This record gives sequence, C-alpha cells and structure tokens, in this order.
Amino acid sequence: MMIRTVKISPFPDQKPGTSGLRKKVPVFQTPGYTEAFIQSIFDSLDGFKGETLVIGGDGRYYNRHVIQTAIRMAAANGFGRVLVGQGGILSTPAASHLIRKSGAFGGLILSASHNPGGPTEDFGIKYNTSSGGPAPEKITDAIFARTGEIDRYLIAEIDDVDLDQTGTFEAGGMVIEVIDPVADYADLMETLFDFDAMRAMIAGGFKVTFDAMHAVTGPYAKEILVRRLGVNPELIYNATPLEDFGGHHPDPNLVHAKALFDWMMADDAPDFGAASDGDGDRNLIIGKGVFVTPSDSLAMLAANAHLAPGYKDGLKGIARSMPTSGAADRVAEKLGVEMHETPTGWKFFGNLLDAGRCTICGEESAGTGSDHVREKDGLWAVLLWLNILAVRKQSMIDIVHDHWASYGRTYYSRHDYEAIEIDRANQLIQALESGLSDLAGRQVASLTIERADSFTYHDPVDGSVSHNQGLRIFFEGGSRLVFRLSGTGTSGATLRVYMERHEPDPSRHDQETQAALAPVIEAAETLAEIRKRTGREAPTVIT
Ligand code: G16
Repeated sequence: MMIRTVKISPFPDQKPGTSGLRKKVPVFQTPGYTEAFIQSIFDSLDGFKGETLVIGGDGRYYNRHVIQTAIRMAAANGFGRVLVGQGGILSTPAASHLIRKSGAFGGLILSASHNPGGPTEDFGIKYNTSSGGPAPEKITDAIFARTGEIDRYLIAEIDDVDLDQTGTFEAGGMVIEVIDPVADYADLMETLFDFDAMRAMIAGGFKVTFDAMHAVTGPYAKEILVRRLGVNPELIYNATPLEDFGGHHPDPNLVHAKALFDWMMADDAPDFGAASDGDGDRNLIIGKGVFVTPSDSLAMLAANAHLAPGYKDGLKGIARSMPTSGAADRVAEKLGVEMHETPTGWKFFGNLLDAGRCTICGEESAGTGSDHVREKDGLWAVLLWLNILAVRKQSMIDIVHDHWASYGRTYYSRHDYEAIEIDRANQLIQALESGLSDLAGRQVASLTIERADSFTYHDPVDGSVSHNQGLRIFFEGGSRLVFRLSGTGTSGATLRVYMERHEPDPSRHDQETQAALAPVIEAAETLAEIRKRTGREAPTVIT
C-alpha cells in the first residue's frame, strides 16, 4: 500500500464545539482542512493500530466524499478495520450502538445534526470513543491542541469504496465492511420495548405519524415503525434521506416541523406524531392536541419507563443538562433515585452512564436517551412513548395531564437569537456576568431574584471541572432564567435564553406558554438588554 505524507499548515479555527467541529461545507472543502482535523483526531489517540473504526454519516452533502477520505486516512494511520453504513448512512445512535457492539476503538460521526445541508450549508465531524459516546472534554481539548501544531497528514492511495453494496473488502491492508445500517439498531430496540403490545395497539387503530425530514431516520422508520410495528406507510413522511434535506432544516422543532404540529392540533390528527433530526438523535413528540416539551418528555418518560421491558427494574438515576427544566428532578425525587445536572452536551452524560449512576438522560434541545447507547436517540424516545401508550391504554393528552396533576406543570420556553455578531453576543454575556453577584434581592418584572451564578460542573465520576457553562438566575418561587451561547452554530453567535416557571396548581395548567412565562421573559430583557445589545426586536426561533 502506498501511503502519502502530505505537508500542511494548521488551521486556527478547528476548536470542537458542543458536539464536534461544525462549519460550512466550503470551509471543509478548503484543501487540507478536513484532513487536518481527522489527522489531529488520530494523532490525539493512542493504541488503535489494527483496531476497528466505525464511520457514520447522516447522508448530508459532502458525507460520501469525507467517508472516502476518512477510510484512506484510517488505513494510512494503521487501523485494521473500518465499519461503514451502506450508502454512507448511520444514524448517530446506531453508530454509537455499532461502536459498542463491534468492540471498536472509536468512531467518526459525520454530521451537523439539525443544521441545514447542501453545498453552501453545514457539515461536521465528531469523534466518539469506545464507549460509543462523544469524546469527553479532555480528548476534544487534546484534539484542538493538536490542530494548532499539525504539519502533515497521512493518506493511503486506495480506490473509492463502493458504499452502496454491503460486503467486506480489503484495501490498503485494512478490512472495510459496508454494513446494513438499520438491522442491528432495530434488533436492539426489540430488546428494550414490548413490540407485541405496540403492534396490537397500532393494529387496533392507533394512528402514528412520523416525519423523517428527508434525513437519516427514514430507513429506520420504515423498518421499525412500518415493517416491525405495522404503522401505515402513508403516514411516514420525507423518508428518503436527501443530501440537502429537501432544502429544509432537519430540525424537529415547532418552527421547522410546523406542518406536523399544525396537523397534530387539528380535528383529524393522528393519535401520536413525531419527528427526528438530521442524524436521528433528536426527537419531537406531539400527541393529538398536545405538544410535549423535551423537558416534560424527559420527566414523563422517566416516570413511566418501568412499563417497558428494558427498564422494568426501574432507573438508577436521571440526568439532565443544566438548561433543561426541573420537571425531571421531581420525578427523581419521587422515585428516590439520583438526579444529575450536567452542562449542555451529551458528552457530559457519558461518565454517569458508564458508572451506572443514571439510566435516562435528556436535554431541552430535543434529546432524550438511555444507557442502551451513549448518544441521545430520537427513535428510542418515539418507541418508549409508544410502549407507554400501549401499556397505559390512555391518550397522550390524558397521560400529560395526569403527570402535571401529580408533579405540577413546568412552563418552559427557549428563545434563540441566531447569527448575531460574535462581539455583541460576547459583550451581552460579559455585561450580565459581571453584574451577577449584585443581583440577589433585586426586584425585576414582578419577580424577586433569589440568587445568580455562572454554572460550574463537577463531574462526580472523574472529578473533572467544567467552568462557564451558562449564566443562571433563580427567582423566589422557583422560576429560572438561563443565558448561554450555543456551541453548535456556524454563522456568528447564537444567544439562547431559557425560561421556566413551575406551577403546582392544576387549575392553572392550561395557560399559553409564552403568557405563563411573561414575567420571566420580561426579566430577561430587563437584565440582559437583549434588544439593545443584539439589535434584534424578537427571537429568531421560539421553542
Ligand atoms: C448537540 C449536543 C447537545 C446540545 C445541542 C445544543 O446536539 O449533542 O448535547 O444540547 O447540541 O447545543 P448548543 O446549545 O451548544 O447549540 P446535536 O443534536 O446538535 O448534536
């Protein structure tokens, strides 16, 4: 095998964000850019000679090209085997499962998740470890340090691999297996959930619709929902993965999945509607006439998980990212299990899951998952909900209202200000942060501030400490406001403002969310001067 050593200079902007490196496609197309980042990953790892590397991708534009590059570089750097999904497709949770099941050394996940795809849109590369989860900060920090000094990459001269046929090939001294991306993952789901009960519910007329958003979950939905569970195929939408997601954002939220939301609120709505994102790790869950926020979904799934065979022995604990609402905390308290609050980023759940300190985790950003893999998992959330519905034999709206009646309702919303100037965003955060220590006791918008801080996470498993993970303002009575800058955007900065208010009184559980949160929203504007500092009159996205 011919291996070439190609000289390059470092690129200064290869710092991994919340979930790997995400940039516009033309940036990744800069000569040597993609290779420099992949080589920096390999250079930061030890002991992979002869080992297996999984390469997963969400099918977006540039996916196939980077898979071929990654295969050549894996061979040149000494990996013994590469596993890649047919068509270059592997959902992020399926890739996580494959890494674990195959005993792989790690994996490269090629995705920019819910961000749009296409020649001028987004692409991303993330490294996952042998646990199947995103690399922890000590590895991403090492990768970033390496990007600053890299001066060459190694690449093997081998022909393109035919990604469209399953099979095993040998090239460049390495074994390359192109595998069915769906089968193993679908089998895993059968070990966790009561497929007989779900099949019976669906055969009995329970209508399920799913929007795959022209992203990676189409083939998974066809196999699991249609073929194994009997869902009407006509109710599975946008099931063919497209390189540009049909020109849409594959982001399952109330803005980008508005058609689904509108239908679910109409008289002819199916019983259950769901969607997943670009790489299949996020979920949107809507019952007939009722939207379930991701924070509520985490709480409700945790409260009912024991109804599914995979969780019949109960939960070891629950974890949520800091900006996620406290709804799940109330469930953990009732169940008498540990509750963990981590920074934003699925990588922070890894240690807790590996140490058996939590079973279910979730984030306000439409991610829920469990210890079955080490990524959040969109279809898993759909199936757990369907399993719960099949066992409880109640409508979604009744289950949601029952939950609120038992635990209270936590009104929750996130306001995003996208693509604002980076300097303006930083100044807003700095101004807020510098005044945090003086806020306690202050009255703002009919609320009284109890305390305020910048969130620091102390990992209880390995003792690592992560600073500056978001600014928190707690109000008397339990409302909370959080400010942080997104770590996944690719244009300018995105300011995220998270608001919540807990309402124990069931007679006040039918308010419109933005109205219920009005004082917290007003407090956010007063404290951060969002309009003045961002130059924006309103958020870009409200979820
Ligand atoms: C990623 C991370 C999540 C995080 C989300 C939003 O999700 O895996 O843990 O909550 O980004 O992060 P940020 O607020 O920094 O933009 P995904 O689905 O984009 O991989």
